[in-house]
Amino acid sequence: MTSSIKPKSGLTFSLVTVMLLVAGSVTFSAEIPQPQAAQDERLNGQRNDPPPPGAANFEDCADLYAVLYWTNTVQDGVFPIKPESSTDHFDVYCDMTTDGGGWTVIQRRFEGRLNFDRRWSDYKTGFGRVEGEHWLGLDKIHNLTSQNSYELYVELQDWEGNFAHAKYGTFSIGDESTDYTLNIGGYSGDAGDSIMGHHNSKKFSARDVDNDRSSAHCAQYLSGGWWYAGCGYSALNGPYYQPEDYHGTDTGFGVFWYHWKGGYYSLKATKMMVRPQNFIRKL
Ligand SMILES: *[C@@H]1O[C@H](CO)[C@@H](O)[C@H](O)[C@H]1NC(C)=O
Ligand SMILES: [Ca+2]
Repeated sequence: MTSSIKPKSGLTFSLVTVMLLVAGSVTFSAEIPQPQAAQDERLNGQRNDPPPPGAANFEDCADLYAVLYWTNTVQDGVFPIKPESSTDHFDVYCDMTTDGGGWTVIQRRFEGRLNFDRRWSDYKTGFGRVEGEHWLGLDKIHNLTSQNSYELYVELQDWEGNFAHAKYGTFSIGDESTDYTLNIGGYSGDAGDSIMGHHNSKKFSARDVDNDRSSAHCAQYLSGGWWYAGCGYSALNGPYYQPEDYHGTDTGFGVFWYHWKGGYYSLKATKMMVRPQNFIRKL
């Protein structure tokens, strides 16, 4: 039996149904689902075409990583996953190369074509295209991070070509009844911690919902949904500026991570992604 796998990068390769020997000598066979070609502008979680019968259910990109690893086909791309609690599959972008791979991307920006100044309902369901700039959606992030113990990796890029990262050993968000309260801890990395210290245990706010702890409405003042407190040390969903349009305090806050570049530096690219804490032990 053959199935074809075609990540959105355009590379195509096929592989036979794989028989895998995983650590612990558990044998299983998995047929990799073919990522769907068309993707709505809105990531509303509803899929028109169900995955092919017999398709393996991968609960996240770390699950899928094991299959790609043992078939020597590890690469980044768009794949359908289905967290335990989710009724439907949905597409995600899998980063299979950064820091050992297996990461499910929940936020990505790199060119500023997608507007992030949006309402609660958009942050809840997600927006953008998973192969480009996007926000995966709070419901999906909740379902993903509640099935296991997850870690978070935040990758930042400035306009001079430098990268920095912040990794958090603990990351989950509550469901909507908690206003997607953030649970984050265990910082490591070289970007400095601009989430845990100030934003842990805070509720999510958006343009039309003020759950922050400031007399201001941070999601309107800084623009973009986030776990604002009063208001914050990071705003990765803030307004995106091209360098020629950004002039520090004269312009105001952009996409910032205070402990790396300060509050008045608007970043070029950001990526937030999650992975089970026990990922390495799985292989
Ligand atoms: C999240 O999980 C709940 C059940 O706990 C389910 O009803 C819902 O459809 C899921 N949402 C998404 C976006 O997968
Ligand atoms: Ca407020």
